[in-house]
Amino acid sequence: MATKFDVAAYSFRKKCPYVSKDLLHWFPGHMNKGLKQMQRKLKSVDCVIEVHDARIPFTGRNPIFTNTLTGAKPHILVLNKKDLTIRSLLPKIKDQLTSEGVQNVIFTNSKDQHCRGLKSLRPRLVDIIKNSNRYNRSEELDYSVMIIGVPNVGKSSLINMLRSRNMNIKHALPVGAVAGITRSVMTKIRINNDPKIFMLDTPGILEPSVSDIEMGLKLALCASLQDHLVGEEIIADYLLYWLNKHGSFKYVDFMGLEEPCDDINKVLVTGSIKLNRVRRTRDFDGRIREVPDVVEVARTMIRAFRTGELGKILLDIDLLKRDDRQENVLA
Ligand SMILES: Nc1nc2c(ncn2[C@@H]2O[C@H](COP(=O)(O)OP(=O)(O)OP(=O)(O)O)[C@@H](O)[C@H]2O)c(=O)[nH]1
Ligand SMILES: [Mg+2]
Repeated sequence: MATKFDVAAYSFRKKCPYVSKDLLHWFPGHMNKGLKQMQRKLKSVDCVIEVHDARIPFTGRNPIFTNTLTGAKPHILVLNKKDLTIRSLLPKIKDQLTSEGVQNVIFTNSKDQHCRGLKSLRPRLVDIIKNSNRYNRSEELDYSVMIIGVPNVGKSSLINMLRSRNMNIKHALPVGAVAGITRSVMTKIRINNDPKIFMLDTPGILEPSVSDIEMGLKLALCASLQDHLVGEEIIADYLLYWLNKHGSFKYVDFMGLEEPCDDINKVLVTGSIKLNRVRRTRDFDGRIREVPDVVEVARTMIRAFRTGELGKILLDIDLLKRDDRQENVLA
């Protein structure tokens, strides 16, 4: 069982692994171009929906959005992938965001047709737009909404799901588990008929420079950066650090360990046996030898976090301003 170990019995690292900021920086040409396209299109939208990952509600939102895109129009923050985080903490997250000035927060799972947050999004959107000053667009009967956010948070999936829910039309936009699937500002996609609501998909855009290493590592763990740019072993090491720090020990069984361990090399080597991830190499004397494929094991460990196999996790749990925030770390 994952909970049989007592976190107090171990002296785990207290500090986040050090990583060069260069590894956590990703601002390719399509992001720069996309941002400019988005700024140009802003005039013709009624509302901006910012999608972010519910595992990091207080971390990694792009400040460029706040400064240039969301200030000018009504704004809804959709915290997506709620299925991967701790359900009981959602109300506290919402309260904290509200106290920080984010008025409209909705939690969604864009892979679930029956998600309550998805159901509530359309009426909420219509309400917010109706009650807003539409400036140059007051004559328009159609509603136009821009979907923005950092890469891989589920922007395209959200549009697809709304479209198939409301109009019974199957998926229109490409989605994928790696960052950077949507590369340019797309044509408008209709997601509702009465009233006509159109959504504008956009490429995920990161901050041009990393302001905080742990924030960059959290974004990497949530796949907002491409894994190979950061390094799979580095991402796995941050994951291990986080899991140990928070007494979340499902990884112990998953990696075939006897007890929690804070050394990523040992974890990956042991994991290579449990997960059967070995590489064949030829020795200097010509003999074939099997060696642990640590990069592949790191990938498997990261994937297990991303699919929820290592537990439902709120990576920002330390940023929750509540005395009782530690009570539900283990889901
Ligand atoms: N578990 C879970 N996975 C989701 C959810 N929404 C999207 N995904 C997955 O997350 C990955 C990214 O989804 P996309 O819709 O391509 O994300 P995006 O924000 O459009 O990504 P970019 O276009 O690269 O910026 C895909 O593998 C989706 O299947 C969700 O609510 N829960
Ligand atoms: Mg996309």
